[in-house]
Amino acid sequence: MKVVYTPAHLLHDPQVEFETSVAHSPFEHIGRAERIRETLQADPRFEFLAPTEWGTAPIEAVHHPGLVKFLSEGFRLYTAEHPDVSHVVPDVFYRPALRDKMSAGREPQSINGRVGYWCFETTTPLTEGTYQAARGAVDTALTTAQLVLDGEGAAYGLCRPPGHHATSDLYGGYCFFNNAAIAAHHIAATTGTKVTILDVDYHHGNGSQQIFYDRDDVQYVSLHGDPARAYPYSIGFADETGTGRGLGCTTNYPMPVRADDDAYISALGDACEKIAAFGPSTLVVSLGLDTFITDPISDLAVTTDGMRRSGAVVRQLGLPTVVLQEGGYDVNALGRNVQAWLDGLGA
Ligand code: SP5
Ligand code: ZN
Repeated sequence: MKVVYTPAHLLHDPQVEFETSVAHSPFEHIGRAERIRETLQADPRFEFLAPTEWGTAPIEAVHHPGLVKFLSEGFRLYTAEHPDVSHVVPDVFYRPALRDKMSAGREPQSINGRVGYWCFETTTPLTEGTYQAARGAVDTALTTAQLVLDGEGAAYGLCRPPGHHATSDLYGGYCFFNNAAIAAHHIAATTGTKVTILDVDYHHGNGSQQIFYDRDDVQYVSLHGDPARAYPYSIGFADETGTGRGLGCTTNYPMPVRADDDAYISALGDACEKIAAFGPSTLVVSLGLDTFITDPISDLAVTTDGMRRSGAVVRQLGLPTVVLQEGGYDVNALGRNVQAWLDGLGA
């Protein structure tokens, strides 16, 4: 199987994460992608290649151009005013309800205000090299999609930073640009065919759901920790099924605490029936391995064998498949879990 990887991700190297009201060393760090790279490079079934450059047009087909502009210049403008800062994090969040009963707001002019306008939470610091790394992850996703469009049965993009929490207008959840959404839109728009995003990250992909919520050409199907207890807390419930033309094109499977391999595979089998009924030309998998039993920030109980079985269930769909890396924070197990999942898919 072809693997797309770029060392550009090393440019996003945060040293701190503000999470659970504590500043601690980040769960999302460069060692994650490097562990996956090392494991797959030691397996002769995987062939590595570098992404090509796609520019900003495919990003702006999915995201507000203002988000792209902010991420491209935000660190430079912020540190021009605050030279000692290495991790830009919002201190004021732009909440539309602040302007309740008033006219719609607009993007603040001050850089401090702009951070809280484009970012929705505190765990996703903008650092000096973040924009370049995020662009590299998008290029990785698009290059992987193109390999599949050009005839590969499946290909894997080692995207970092991840993407599925980024909405059309907001970044957060360790995500800046929504790699999977950009790839899915690219495939749907260039081929005129239907695409499904299957999101198996532990966390609900709120960004991917939001981006496609009113569309009938891209289906979104997600298995995740029930948002009643799990990040992002406010989205990913079973009764969210799409709106307008998109009604019925979103399907959520909120999972209970400690769901094991059999429970997970059962829900995934159901999800694959929904996908088959939709009839996509191509599948994009948001592959998070944070469903793993010893993941430090999650509470499901999927094993490495469950990862392999998951890949095998998806293989049964018989669809050209673009697999893109999302989360997974037990770094010691991360390489072998990706390898097992791709092995099940038919690496
Ligand atoms: C791509 C991806 O997996 N993003 C996940 C972002 C989750 N960020 C906040 C998680 C908060 C979990 N807190 C659990 C504390 C356990 N010690
Ligand atoms: Zn996750």
